[in-house]
Amino acid sequence: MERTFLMIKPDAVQRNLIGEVVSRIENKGLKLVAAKLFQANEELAKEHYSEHVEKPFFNGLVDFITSGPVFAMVVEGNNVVEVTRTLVGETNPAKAAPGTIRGDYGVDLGRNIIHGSDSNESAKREIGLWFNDAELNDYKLNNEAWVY
Ligand code: FUP
Repeated sequence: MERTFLMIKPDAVQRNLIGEVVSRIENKGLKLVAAKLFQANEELAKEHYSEHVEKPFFNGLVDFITSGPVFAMVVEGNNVVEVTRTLVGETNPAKAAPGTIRGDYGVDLGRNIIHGSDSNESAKREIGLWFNDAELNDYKLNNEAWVY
């Protein structure tokens, strides 16, 4: 089973959308392995988005991500990186398809509701940044056999 890192961003937390977004993940048949409402500091936000350090939007992005708590999650399932990228929708909510999380809840590129790792490699890196091993729950869901 693969794992990925998902983070409901401060805009969606402030808009009381945590439940809506988590419901979509659960309804899809994916398993939550870890979750926490968490205020990231500047160091963590910069590390998380380090691939964008040279971009003009980097400082604004770090300010946004540290502006309030995020809801960080580790989610497990077959092919979960691809499945969740599809569920999340494309980066710009204005272009994201209706039916996706960003397409249904967002309007603005800088306020795009949720982050999802874009590869298994980034998933591993990001899970390690945001969670320690003791926070990751190994358990079986009763309905797993009906999803796969
Ligand atoms: P994604 O993998 O879909 O989260 O998108 P990126 O890694 O390309 O971008 C990370 C975040 O930077 C996006 F969620 C929004 C923000 N961003 C901007 O604010 N402006 C841009 O031009 C591009 C991205």
